[in-house]
Amino acid sequence: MSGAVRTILPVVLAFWPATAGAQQAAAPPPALVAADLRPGTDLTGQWHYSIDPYRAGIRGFHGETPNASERRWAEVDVPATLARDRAALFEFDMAAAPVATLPGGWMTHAPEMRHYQGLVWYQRHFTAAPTAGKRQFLRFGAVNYRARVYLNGVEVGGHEGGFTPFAIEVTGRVRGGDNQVTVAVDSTVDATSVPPPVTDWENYGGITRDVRLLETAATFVDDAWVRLTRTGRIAVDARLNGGAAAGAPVRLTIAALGLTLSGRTDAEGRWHAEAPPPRRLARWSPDSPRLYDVAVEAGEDRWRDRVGFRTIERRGRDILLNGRPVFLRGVSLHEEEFGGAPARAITPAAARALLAEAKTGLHANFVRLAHYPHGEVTTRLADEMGLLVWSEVPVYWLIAWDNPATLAAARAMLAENIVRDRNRAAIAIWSIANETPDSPARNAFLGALADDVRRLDDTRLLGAALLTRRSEEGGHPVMTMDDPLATRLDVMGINTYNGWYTADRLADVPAIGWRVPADKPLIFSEFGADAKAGFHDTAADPRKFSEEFQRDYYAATLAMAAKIPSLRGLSPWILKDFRSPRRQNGWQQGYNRKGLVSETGQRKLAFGVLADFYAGRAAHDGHAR
Ligand code: GCB
Repeated sequence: MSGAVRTILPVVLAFWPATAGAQQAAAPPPALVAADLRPGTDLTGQWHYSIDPYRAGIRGFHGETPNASERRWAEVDVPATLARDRAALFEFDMAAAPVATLPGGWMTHAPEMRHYQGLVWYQRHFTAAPTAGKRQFLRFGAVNYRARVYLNGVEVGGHEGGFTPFAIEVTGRVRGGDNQVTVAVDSTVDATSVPPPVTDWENYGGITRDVRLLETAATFVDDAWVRLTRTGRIAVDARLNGGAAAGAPVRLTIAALGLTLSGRTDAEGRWHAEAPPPRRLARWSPDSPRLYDVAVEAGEDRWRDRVGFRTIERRGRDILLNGRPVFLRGVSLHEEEFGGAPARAITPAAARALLAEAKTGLHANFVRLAHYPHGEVTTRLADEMGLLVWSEVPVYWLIAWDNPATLAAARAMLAENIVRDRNRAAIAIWSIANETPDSPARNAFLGALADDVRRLDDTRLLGAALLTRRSEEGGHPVMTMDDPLATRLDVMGINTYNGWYTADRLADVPAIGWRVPADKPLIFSEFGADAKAGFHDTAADPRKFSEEFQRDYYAATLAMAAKIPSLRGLSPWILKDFRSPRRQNGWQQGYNRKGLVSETGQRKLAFGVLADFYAGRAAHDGHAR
């Protein structure tokens, strides 16, 4: 489907000063990435769906454009055509196809969809009343992994990448009255995709986030970024999209601060302004997550958001939040809701349930949103509830480092993630990779992503979860992290599983030595052990998969961590048991069981160990909990 993929990257990058070697050609603008608060018509709900394992609706059996009998996206009404022409032949009938409620992965649509990977067609009708002189867009929060979108039988655009938003302009194509929208969703991931096919989580194919029809002014505020700079000033960057974008008057208003900044866009429709913060500005922090309503206006268009103001920086081996050292009391999360049949349907209530278990249950001030961009619902709630966030892209394990298309896909999703979420005060760390083996090709690939982060957002920390080497010295294991990528990062993440994936006795874990660069903050971005909720082993040496083993593993790993002088945070693996097809033993049954709570929310013994540790740490650091 790559021919239909519209790459937005060049313009996102052109929005920022280019560095040597990063010159990009002009391309269509990335429309409406930071636009989830724009009013629009909700198009989720009931959609017909139809599997197409041989992709017959896209390619005929000799590779040709399919004829009308195969074209599920064609604007044909099968029953009406058959009524007219009883000899007509169709190999599909979307109107008679089963119906599912979106958003949500397709695995719970029907039992036979549980393990389906491939192409699925979705279709629905909607009524529209487009206003003359305005522009219309179809905006998708996320479609996993590739999408082709058709309106009234015409292909209008597509997207690659399962976790970031995209908008497709349909001005002049959306009709007053009835419209038919069809989306071809292909969940197939291969050796060149991001992520690759081998991971440790469920690949939820489908339309997993919101779908809306947006209507904008002919020239509108396509993107705005309102923030506190590293030097503590309030700054705004905005970019207009449309025929009147150049030299247009623009204005930022933060009513509660009595702050208004006005100016005009440049020849490319961009505007930058900044001012010292008003004295009454209350800074955002996990203890006091104050948000302000902000608006950027241009002509008749108004972009709005709710924004917190804070600084986050690294000084030596410390992480400073608003100038004060902070220890990140965190936990990792997958985007998967509580319940026995998760479908990656993250409603505000589902996201709140997950984050509340971290914030209130564990006394956390930090979450690692692994291993891909989670939805805006979650990052907005982190802003509101007061949780710092590690945000990452699915550059995971074995990526096709040498493939330019893979790099382009990774850069596009990184840019979309940053542009979507850089107004979120909660985001503290942009992470570019998880457990990727050191090699020249990998370092060049990740070096390009590191440059992109610096160019797109200079107000946050850059991180990655790195691999370590193990050796024996004087009878004790020593873990060494000497990945050259660390020199590019602000925060080094290390995932450690001594005592779980190794044969170490838990009693020996606290004595394990660590050799890491001493001049930067280190986070244990993962550690964990599986336990089946309700399985107990009260022996002195409990067996793996028991709650007691997981409890003792946490105690031992926390004791080991306490000896590392540069440790500035923890995000153990993981809050909740999550689906993973690679985990099939009797305890697991399709779930990675390293959750501190089960998939239905039952807390395990280790939960209390971590909650007590964090409560003590918060009290020691003088934080609310
Ligand atoms: C890791 C991975 C994570 C896995 C976890 C595990 O290092 O980053 O995705 O789920 O280990 O449970 O093995």
